[in-house]
Amino acid sequence: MSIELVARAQSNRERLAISDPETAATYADLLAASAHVASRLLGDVRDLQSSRVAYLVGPGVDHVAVLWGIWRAGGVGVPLALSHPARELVELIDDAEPVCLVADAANAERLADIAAARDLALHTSAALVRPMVAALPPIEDDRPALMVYTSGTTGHPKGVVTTHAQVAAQVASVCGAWGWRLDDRILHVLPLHHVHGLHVALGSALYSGACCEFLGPFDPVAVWERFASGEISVFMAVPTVYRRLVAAWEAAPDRQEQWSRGARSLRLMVSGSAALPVDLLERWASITGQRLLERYGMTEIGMALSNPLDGERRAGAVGQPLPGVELCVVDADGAECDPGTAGQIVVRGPQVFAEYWRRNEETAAAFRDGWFLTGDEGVLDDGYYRIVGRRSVDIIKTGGYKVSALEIEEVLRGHPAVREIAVVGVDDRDWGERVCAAIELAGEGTTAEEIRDWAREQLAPYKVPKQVRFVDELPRNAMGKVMKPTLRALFEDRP
Ligand code: MLC
Ligand code: AMP
Repeated sequence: MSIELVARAQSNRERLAISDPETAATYADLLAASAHVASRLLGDVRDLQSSRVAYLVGPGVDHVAVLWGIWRAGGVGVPLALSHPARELVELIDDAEPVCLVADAANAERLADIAAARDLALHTSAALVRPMVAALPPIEDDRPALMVYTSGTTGHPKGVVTTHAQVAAQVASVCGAWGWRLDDRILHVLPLHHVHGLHVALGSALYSGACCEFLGPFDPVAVWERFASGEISVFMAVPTVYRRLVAAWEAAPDRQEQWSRGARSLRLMVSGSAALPVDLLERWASITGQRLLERYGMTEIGMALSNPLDGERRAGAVGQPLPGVELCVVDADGAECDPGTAGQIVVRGPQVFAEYWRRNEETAAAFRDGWFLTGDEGVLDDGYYRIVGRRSVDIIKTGGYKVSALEIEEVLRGHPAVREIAVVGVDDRDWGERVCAAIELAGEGTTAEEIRDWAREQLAPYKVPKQVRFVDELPRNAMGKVMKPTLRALFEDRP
């Protein structure tokens, strides 16, 4: 068995691996439960042969049992997002072409019609973990392990395929750099269909023989109370979560002293997935005594840059390349930029993904001479990298989620009152960027709220435009292309 994450669990059998609001599991429990899942998924075949299995399972013991079970049966895990409406679930499932679907009891209903219409078996996680023992196939580490969907510069999410070796490289790199220990306990509040929650937070804990505690849906007061317990040693989140925690602290004068004392006792607090504003870093330090460790990563590459565990954590910077990561900043011709000169960040190394699922052209276009082109602009400044921008105006980062303006435009063009639409990301204190839409109407008789309600049925909640404005005509250049930077000004009057 060479699924490294699973193999390492053998050395920590008696240790507590997962605690969730309902139950807890040791590494031995996870090994047993995932073997049952694998056996049941296999049925009478010997190896799923890299078939995809899409799963919609809330954070907790069963989530890990299902993912490891898929791996151990020779399948590729396709995590689905709990917040996605039917249209998005269908889009991903039809793209991934899984052999079957898995859901927990709370979500099975949501997949029932989708499964039936495609003649796909729908397993509940509760049924899969029931004891059953079959011979499990050997899994070479160059086989695909996961397909995480990411939004990009096209209208449709792409499946980012990583092998077991790539997943292990992504996890091992941050485990070493951040000094993960057996006695760590991470409080986990992030979604599990993206690499931050899945590999950086959960994967690191399991790789290290540590404990991952799931708290249920993000609730700032509950997080503070867990800090106050003194039992948590590691916390990771996106800047929006830290903003929410600051707001909750400010609103609870009676609890501040205890909460701050608890937070001070953690050994590591990390921020990533979006730029950490310096004022937030400083406010957090003043409340908790913790200087957040900011790092930079991406679905396709895992984590690439990190401020140091020991040493200066520089405000507004994302540090240096993590172990095993080759990274440089290049100009438009691919030549390396001098320190102080901004260019595109490119990355190479064992943690870089294998391919975009069934998108050979996009995979080829994403690499130059073996280097992955991140699309992010960075600069090396006095020994520390900083992220200074993004090449595409059509990629928006809101509350840590990457969304494609083109995808939102394409969906909203389906609204009968919409003649033309342009979606932009506008700087926002809480969300980093907020999604805004300018619309040319085909006729009278609709409102911004009605458009948002309609969008909510088609799109994940975080993709629904926070502001909708109607315009007579979208601003276009001589080529007829919408001038998005100009359009942003239309929305910048809101704090
Ligand atoms: C929720 N909403 C969002 C949103 N999250 N809107 C914009 N951006 C978001 N990220 C919507 C809700 O649907 C709701 O809409 C309104 O905003 C208020 O919701 P809420 O209940 O207050 O939000 P909540 O559910 O608590 O979620 C906030 C959050 C969540 C910050 C906890 O967004 C989150 O978990 N973000 C983390 C995403 C993440 O893990 N990204 C990592 C990607 S990997 P309405 O209309 O009902 O009012 C990656 C690589 C790397 O980036 O480097 O790590
Ligand atoms: P995703 O594709 O969802 O994995 O998001 C990856 C993107 O998040 C990167 O390409 C960056 O644009 C952004 N990102 C991640 N971490 C940081 C950070 N610390 N600062 C700025 N941007 C970040």
